[in-house]
Amino acid sequence: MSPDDILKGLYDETMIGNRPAVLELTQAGLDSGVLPETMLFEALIPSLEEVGARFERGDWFVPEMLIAGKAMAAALDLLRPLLAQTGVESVGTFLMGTVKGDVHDIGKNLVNIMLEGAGFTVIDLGVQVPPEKFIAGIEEHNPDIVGMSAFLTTTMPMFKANINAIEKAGLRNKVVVMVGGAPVTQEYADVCGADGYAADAATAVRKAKDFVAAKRAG
Ligand code: B1M
Repeated sequence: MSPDDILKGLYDETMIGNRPAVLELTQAGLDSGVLPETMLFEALIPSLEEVGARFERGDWFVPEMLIAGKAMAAALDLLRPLLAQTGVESVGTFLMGTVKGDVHDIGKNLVNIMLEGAGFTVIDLGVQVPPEKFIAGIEEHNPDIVGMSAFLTTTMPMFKANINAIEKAGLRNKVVVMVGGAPVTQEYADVCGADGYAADAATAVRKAKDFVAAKRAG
């Protein structure tokens, strides 16, 4: 199978949520030297974007989104060790979670993988993380950065609620707060009082490194 066939197969099979085929194709891609990043950015993510577009048009429903998401997550599990390969010492600690009320985690997990690849120690609090869990995580792990993901317009206000709670707990000066997720914008991040925003995983890593460098520089 040619690399193009593999990428096309990954796009098509992710869309219909054919997890076994997606796993097989991901492995075939790795065996024939297709870069993990190529599979991710040229097949898997575009496929989920198309699923989202069909859902938005009302052509597809939640079950279709769910199985496509599961197929993508399975591929990500296979790619994870390759994307996160790093020999460098920890550059900083990143506490991450998807906000309360929101179960989307593929994007968050991808950001985590890329952060690990860049040398961050990532503590993942999972999904539906309430403010008190972010606070307990800060107290326990003393992270440089707290990252919050929200993927729904209805859960984005949790950024502000979390930041308020962190402030109330007297911890706001100890951490940089970064936010992200599909519907989030720089303007929204500014309004809710976050220190940083990134539209994608690569930008999140670059900004996180800059924040830590600035913090270390005092
Ligand atoms: Co949902 N869903 N979903 N869904 N889902 C979206 C997000 C949606 C955009 C689809 C659409 O209408 N086009 C829409 C949200 C609309 C909105 O509010 N603006 C939507 C909806 C409406 C819903 C439900 C409400 C549907 C319903 O029940 N009626 C429901 C909500 C459940 C809940 O959370 N309470 C729901 C449920 C689900 C599933 C469970 C079925 C499944 C989730 C599976 C999972 O995550 N384990 C699912 C899926 C798969 C999607 C789509 C199709 C794909 C999401 C995804 O993984 N994208 C999505 C459509 C879309 O995004 N086009 C959709 C790929 C991922 C790599 O990208 O998540 O954007 P993304 O992450 C990026 C960036 O955002 C950024 O970097 C990541 C990597 O580059 N980023 C950060 C993320 N976090 C960051 C943090 C940072 C910085 C950058 O700093 C800390």
